[in-house]
Amino acid sequence: MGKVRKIAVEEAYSIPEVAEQLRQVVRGPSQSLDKLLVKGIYDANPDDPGYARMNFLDGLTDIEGRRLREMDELGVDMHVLSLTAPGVQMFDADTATDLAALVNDRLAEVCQRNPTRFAGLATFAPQSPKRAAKEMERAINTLKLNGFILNSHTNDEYLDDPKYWHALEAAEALDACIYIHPRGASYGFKGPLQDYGMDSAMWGYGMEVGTHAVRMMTSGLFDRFPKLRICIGHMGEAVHFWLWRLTFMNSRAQKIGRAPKTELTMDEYFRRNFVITTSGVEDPLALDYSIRKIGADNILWAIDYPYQPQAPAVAFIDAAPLSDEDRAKICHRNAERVFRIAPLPE
Ligand code: 1WB
Ligand code: MN
Repeated sequence: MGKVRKIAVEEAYSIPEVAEQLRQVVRGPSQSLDKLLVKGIYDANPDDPGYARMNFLDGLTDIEGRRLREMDELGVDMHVLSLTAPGVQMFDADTATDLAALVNDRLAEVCQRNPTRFAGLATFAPQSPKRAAKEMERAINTLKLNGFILNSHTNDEYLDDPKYWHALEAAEALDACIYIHPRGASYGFKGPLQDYGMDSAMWGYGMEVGTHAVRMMTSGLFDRFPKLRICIGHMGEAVHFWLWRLTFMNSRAQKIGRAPKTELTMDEYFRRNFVITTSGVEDPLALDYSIRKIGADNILWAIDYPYQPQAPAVAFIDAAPLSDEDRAKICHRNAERVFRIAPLPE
């Protein structure tokens, strides 16, 4: 088999205007768990050892320079770009709505200049769900972006809250997938995650998004939005590892009236409404389990640039013992289908 097209689907970027607003949030009164990490990236103070500087900002803002050269060197054909966590979700509704439009315009320009190298997931401001729905429509129909990015909770609320249904209706009607990316856990969930570096990618991020996904399934949301498609990264945030127990215990909770009745089982919702990506998890055993549990049609390759280096993520997928068919699905075909990226001519 010749060289397999590689589309990486959880690749972060930012723009200076968003970086500046995040700097303001970090200096303000917010009690969000995100501050620990966001301060280190956008407002590090070398004299404060608790907030060691993390130099990710250059990687986030440089798209067509160093990133693209590295992609060339490593044979990474495409990055599906998304505004990095926490997106616009820590800002007030007006600022968030305006910035989402700006971010999407910039993203569309990058994609139009490099149509085979970059695709993009549009940002929206859940703080204002009706305006979000309009921006979502513009992002897909006018800007031709490829789906949506959402950084888990907004002001400590999750997508099962009916206030977000405008946005979910829009996503479903547009047949566009929402990638739920982590951010710091919500206020009531943050307690034991504040120490030992557990707030972010090491542990808290997965707990936050896994919980978000389970809320969506157990609330019965997918009976209302049966065609809604959700993508979660970091090898499914381990949700599919729990599927058997989730399904068993949810059916018990339904019987005693602790959980809403649902048309399908938790197992069935996960298989119908979710796809997962390999972002940031270069573990062949976890990939093998995922393929056997939910099928190669539901797994997409991703790097998690710039938070993870590109070369090891490429080496990981190149070394994975996959059939040609599964490799093609995981490296590009599923991404083409889920994010509506034009396949290359044969
Ligand atoms: C890290 C990872 C930081 C992610 C992030 O900041 C995001 C990290 C927004 O590894 O420190 C991520 O997207 O997984
Ligand atoms: Mn990421």
